[in-house]
Amino acid sequence: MERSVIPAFNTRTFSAVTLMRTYIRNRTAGGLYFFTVNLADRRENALLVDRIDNLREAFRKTFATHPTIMEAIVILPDHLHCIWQLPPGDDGYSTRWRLIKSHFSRSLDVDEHRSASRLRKGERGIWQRRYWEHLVRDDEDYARHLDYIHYNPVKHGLVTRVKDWPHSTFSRWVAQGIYPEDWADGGSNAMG
Ligand code: NI
Repeated sequence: MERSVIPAFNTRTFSAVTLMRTYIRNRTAGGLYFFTVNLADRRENALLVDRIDNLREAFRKTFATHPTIMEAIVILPDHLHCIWQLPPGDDGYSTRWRLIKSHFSRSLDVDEHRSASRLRKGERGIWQRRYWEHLVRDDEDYARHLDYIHYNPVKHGLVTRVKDWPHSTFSRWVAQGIYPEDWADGGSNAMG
């Protein structure tokens, strides 16, 4: 889990902050939150991408009853990072995560291919109970976390170019003109 270090991009690779200022101001009526949520077993576990349709359905079901704007998300094999915007006056993210985890876990219960180790542990063993949550403070904080999310597959060594990871909102933000398609290509040196 990468809870403390948000890498800073140099001016060559960083593009989002200036472009997004006006855009963000128009959209922050409710609270913006960044989350990191992990599977319990992170060794050679690719459950989240193997069962990404189950995960999408778990989000869909939850947000149908608990309105939430998914500003950005990246799904990695064994964890995910995302930014939500909640309706004004609504800070009920813990209920939402409980529902998402539960919907996902139960969708696997009826799956005949469930692994032996998960069978032993039962559904509650699938997710880490704790998760990291952070209230986004301002535009710059938002932009940093947005970059963190979209760069994450490169950071974890899953791909070498941000655009090559299919399980994130990067392409959506490219389509909106916030990132260039080749954003942060070759940026790993700058980030240490
Ligand atoms: Ni990560």
